[in-house]
Amino acid sequence: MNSSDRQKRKDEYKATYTKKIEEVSGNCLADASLLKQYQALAEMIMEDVSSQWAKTNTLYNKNESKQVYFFSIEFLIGRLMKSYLVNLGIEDIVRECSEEMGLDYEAILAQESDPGLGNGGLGRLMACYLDSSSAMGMPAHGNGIRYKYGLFEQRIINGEQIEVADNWLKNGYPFEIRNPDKSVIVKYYGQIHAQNINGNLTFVHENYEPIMAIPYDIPIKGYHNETVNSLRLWSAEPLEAFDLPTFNQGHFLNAVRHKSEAEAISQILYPNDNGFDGKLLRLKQEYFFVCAGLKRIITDFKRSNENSMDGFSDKICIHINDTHPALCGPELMRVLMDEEGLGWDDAWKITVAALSFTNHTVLPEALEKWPVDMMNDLLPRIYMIIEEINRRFLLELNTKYPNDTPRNQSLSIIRDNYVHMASLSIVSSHSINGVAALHSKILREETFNGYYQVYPERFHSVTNGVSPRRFLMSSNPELKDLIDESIGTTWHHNLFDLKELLKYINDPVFYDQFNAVKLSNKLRLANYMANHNSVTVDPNSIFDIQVKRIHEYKRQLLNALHVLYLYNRLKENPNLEMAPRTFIFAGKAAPGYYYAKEVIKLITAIAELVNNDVSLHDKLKVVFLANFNVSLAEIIYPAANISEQISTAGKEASGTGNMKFMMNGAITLGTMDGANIEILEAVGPSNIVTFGLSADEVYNYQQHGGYRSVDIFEQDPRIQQILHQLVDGTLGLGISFQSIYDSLLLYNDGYFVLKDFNAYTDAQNRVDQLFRNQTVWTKMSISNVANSGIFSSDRSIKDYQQEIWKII
Ligand code: F58
Repeated sequence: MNSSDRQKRKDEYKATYTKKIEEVSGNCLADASLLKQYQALAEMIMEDVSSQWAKTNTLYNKNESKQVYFFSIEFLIGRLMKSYLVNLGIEDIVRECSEEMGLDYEAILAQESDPGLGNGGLGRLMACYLDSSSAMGMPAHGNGIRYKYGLFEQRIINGEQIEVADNWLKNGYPFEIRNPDKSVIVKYYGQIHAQNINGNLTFVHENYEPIMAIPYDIPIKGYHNETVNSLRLWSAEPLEAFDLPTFNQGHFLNAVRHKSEAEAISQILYPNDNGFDGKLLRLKQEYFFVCAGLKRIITDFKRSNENSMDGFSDKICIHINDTHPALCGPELMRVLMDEEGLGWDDAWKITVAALSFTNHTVLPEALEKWPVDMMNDLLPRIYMIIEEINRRFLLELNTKYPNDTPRNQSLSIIRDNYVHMASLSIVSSHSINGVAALHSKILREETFNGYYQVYPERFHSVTNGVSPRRFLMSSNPELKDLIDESIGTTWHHNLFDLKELLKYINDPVFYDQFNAVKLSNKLRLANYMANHNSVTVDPNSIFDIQVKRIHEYKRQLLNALHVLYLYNRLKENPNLEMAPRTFIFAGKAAPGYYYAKEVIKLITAIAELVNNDVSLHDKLKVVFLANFNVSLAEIIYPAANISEQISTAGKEASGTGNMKFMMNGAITLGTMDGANIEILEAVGPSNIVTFGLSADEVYNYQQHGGYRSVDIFEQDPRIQQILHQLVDGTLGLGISFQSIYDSLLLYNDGYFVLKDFNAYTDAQNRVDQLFRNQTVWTKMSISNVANSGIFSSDRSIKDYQQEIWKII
């Protein structure tokens, strides 16, 4: 755009925006609140996006291209306003105009609530995949639940996590469209009657409880193209808000009871990550978005396919994100048989061909299983179909392994009176994949080995990826500009082109520019910490960061114990030579996860101890940032020097924070777990610091009942000192972390914290040495950015497209 065109664009923008402000607020610009300024901009964005959205939908309605639908119980989309502006290619214009009009652009963006419709990696992955699909002009959509309350807001009070409801809809949400004309009725409970109509057995569902599912659609705009895909989130409402006869009899509360029971289904996101708690309401949620989503897809498909289901699986992929949408299998069977009149075999062929399944965890406690009675009671027809799927699967097994009853029973979808959702997902999908190479290997060789032997051709691996638009271009604008100036902009469309940066790998001028960007991002975070935590940190210290959900297997404890050890070393020798460090933590603990909450308390107690000890001469600082969410993440990743990825090997399926850090130039300090292994392959061993037991070693110990943590304790005085400090009052008068102490010693350290402690401290010493040589460090950091192309979610989506959905 030349400068006069640009000026024209800006003038137009200012005029339209001024008018819009008047429309939405009844005030002129000077008197409009920040909220109104934000709402006006949001409306303009929706107007811009909606014509492209309509065009994309018209194209899709012709049924010419294959459509992918991600079914997921979580979509952690984050704030969208900036993404829309970036993707529309007008972000700089809007920013400049806002400044010229005397408005605070960043404050306007901050008006948007951050929809926390997910717990962590799994939900965020979906958001990145939607972003990438649109960026690549690929027809892929999301289907999930519009929770009224997202993941709780975390406050830290007296060092402890306090949960506060997340009312993200309180000011309305401008980027969704409610489509009541596309509502679907979802049926729960009741009885099934088989009827013989003209020689055909049909199943009639009676006395069910109907719930209305109303879709809200959010446009997912592609980067600098014309594609706008959709994220459809379903909200539950009663068929009738009011039971009039009951009301008239004076039973006011009973008259609205049905309303709140119906609404409960989409009221709240379950706050558990990597854990399964088997609540009836959760099962209702799972069926809710599966049933509603499939019904709309089928209705739309038939409308443009002469009312026929022919070719359904050639045109539609139903991708199930972990097992929460596993009812897609039996539900699709139900619709095909009971509503479309197909026989079992034809329906099954379509179902398996349409479905694919991604697993995200191998932790046994996270694998879903529902009691048979609960499933049968709530979803009688679905349960019947699951029984039949299982009966036929067992027959197949019997043909393959005649008389091998123990093996066949162990693979049964229904066993020990539970419906096992991973088994159901595997049997009803043509593809099963893990999310990193090691994870996929563990699925094949351990977790799902029995199924792998039956269906080896179904097993795939697609390494996760993250959106470079959100996690580099938009959250680290200074680095984006520097890269653009250095290697041009082709990397915007092909992240592998970041490799071009390697030509500056020995260029001192580039080093200075690169380091200046990092420092500026560290200052931004330091500022945030000063405002939110009242802690002053040295921006030249190593920003050593671990941000993710708090979980034993992620081992924030290992990090915290090492900080305590470093503190002890400094107390012993105040002149200890070391680069100053700022250890930064953030992450939420599931509200019912006592141990994880103790770890938060421990970190904040260590922070109190360390930050108030003047004898350390500011060499060490510890900060726990409250309420880790997508917006905070976007400030954190660009500021990191060290990315802590220290899970017990074999436990973290992939990790995606590791990729976001790397893209922003942080050096990974990690175990050989999940995608860390692929980060090592991408950057080479001299640009990463790895340590600790391998997944095989952990597995072998576990096969033999673990290892003896007491032995390590007895041999290592450093460990003795820090473990005593957990319980002897060092961390505050009367404060004791007995349960943590016991887990490490009495209960044999199930996550190998003490076993890996020595290797970890060695690795941390290497980090210190490397950082103190700024040339080496800068080189490592640039290498990380340059080699991060493979971790773009665009690459992941291409892999899915080619290997799994077979879209050419
Ligand atoms: C995560 N799982 C994995 N689950 O832990 C992580 O390694 C991986 O990178 C990521 O998925 C994406 O593949 C995860 O986030 C959840 O939060 C579930 C939410 C629903 C309940 C069960 C846990």
